[in-house]
Amino acid sequence: MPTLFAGIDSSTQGTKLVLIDQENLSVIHIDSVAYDQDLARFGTKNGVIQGLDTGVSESDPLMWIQALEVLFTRLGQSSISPAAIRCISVSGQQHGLVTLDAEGSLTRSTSKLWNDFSTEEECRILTQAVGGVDGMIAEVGNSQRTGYTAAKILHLARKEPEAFARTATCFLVHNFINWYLTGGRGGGIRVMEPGDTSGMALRHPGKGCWSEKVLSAISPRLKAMLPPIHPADESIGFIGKDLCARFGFAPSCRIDAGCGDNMYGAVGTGNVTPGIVTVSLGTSGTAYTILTEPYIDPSGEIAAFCDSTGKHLPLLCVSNLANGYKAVLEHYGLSHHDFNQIVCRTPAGNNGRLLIPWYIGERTPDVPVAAPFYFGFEVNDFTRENLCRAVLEGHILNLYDGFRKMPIRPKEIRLTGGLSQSDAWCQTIADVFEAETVPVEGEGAALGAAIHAAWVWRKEAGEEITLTEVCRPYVKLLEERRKKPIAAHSAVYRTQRELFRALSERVRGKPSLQDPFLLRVRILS
Ligand code: XUL
Repeated sequence: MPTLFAGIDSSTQGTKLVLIDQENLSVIHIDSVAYDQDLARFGTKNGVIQGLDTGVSESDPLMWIQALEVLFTRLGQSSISPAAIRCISVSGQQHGLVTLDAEGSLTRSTSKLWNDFSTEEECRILTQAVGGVDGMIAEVGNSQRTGYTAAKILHLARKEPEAFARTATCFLVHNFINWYLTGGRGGGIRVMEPGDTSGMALRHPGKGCWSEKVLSAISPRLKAMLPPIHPADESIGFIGKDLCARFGFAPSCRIDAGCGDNMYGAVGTGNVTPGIVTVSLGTSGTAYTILTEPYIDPSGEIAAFCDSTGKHLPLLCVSNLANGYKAVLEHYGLSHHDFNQIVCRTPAGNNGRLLIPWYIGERTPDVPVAAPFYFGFEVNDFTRENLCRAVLEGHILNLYDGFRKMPIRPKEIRLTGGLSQSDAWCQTIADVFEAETVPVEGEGAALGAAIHAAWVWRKEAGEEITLTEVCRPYVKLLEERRKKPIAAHSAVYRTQRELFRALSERVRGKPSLQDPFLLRVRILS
């Protein structure tokens, strides 16, 4: 029987399953379920329930479980034996709140996701309760954002007190899936781990303890609803008997503690030691690096998260990344390739035109009620060519503007996520960030989860092995698609970066030293 490890990535738009084989050091199985198409009865668009109020983004946690069951059923029908899987690890979209009662029923039928912007009032209440933003950063290392989980819990307590009263456990997405995998209602394990938990804005990543002040500002009952914290680099138990009977897993299959998708994106791109930067181009855009000590950004814009190995993962997240780009592809019926050809027809810097792509609320900068806006477009300028370039540059400049505060200046950036397939994205990131970019082959977070499962299992079997060693055979940089910055483009983007910043600051009422109109003139000349 081969020695296999499974990684599951339960993400906003779909669930992915990746299997790696330890004997021949290869990925032997990749399968995925897209919620909109494959589980159409849940009525989602991009994985989110339709028809909710503006700013609300929710999904049904049972949809995530059904996606897994589809993947397990298909695995059982393949030539691979599920009994050969020694350990499973789950990567989950971060921050989503799943609440269970003592028996294991959901106390709220839907989960507020990372890109839900409806809890602005709760963020304000919590921040005031600890004396302002500085007080909050001192308590939990982060400012309160609508994306994070603390405000979602307070929202439940305030708006649905009856559901809150029935709640016995507050889970994040991957903790809920772990509970299901370890037996669910028949004795599923209720634990958390430090990585994803750091994204709740309830626990200080450096002090490693819950903030009593923030907990009590939500509810005196909350502490009892938070499961114990288990180390991120250990298994939490074994797969449930019911899943063994239904899908053919071995009862000895371990369930790893799991983590958030960004922590596992780091593992899947070999970003497991300090000095490496990954940019993930998925539904959200994120950038992260490993540090041995926590990095606390005094402005709270860079998130102070923990990783999946006991270290730290300062992270930038922008919530607008793929949305504008995908909408343009759909609107004009374009493939990535068509788009690449169209953007070649306009110059870097778009002749002083700039789009701030805040189609939904933006996490960084913190603008929960945001709207996109166009600068420098004259009456005849709304052409397909100009819009394609504006969307591409706008998304990348938005990402860059947040990245300025990261505690690292990279020479190379590893790219993962769907849009890393696009050469236009890879080149423009290289030009704007003034760093080489290189896409990483494979399945990002799902691969990272499978590698982590292998690492944990081998350590628990008594082997002394580092995560770097386990990553090595599976993480492949696509060298043939490496992009170097083009000097002439970077020169234009230096001014465009200032233009983006000046516009963003002015529209948010911040003092800005630069005049956007003069910057535009500089680009035009
Ligand atoms: C990170 C964040 C997103 C989600 C996407 O803080 O909110 O990247 O993890 O799944």
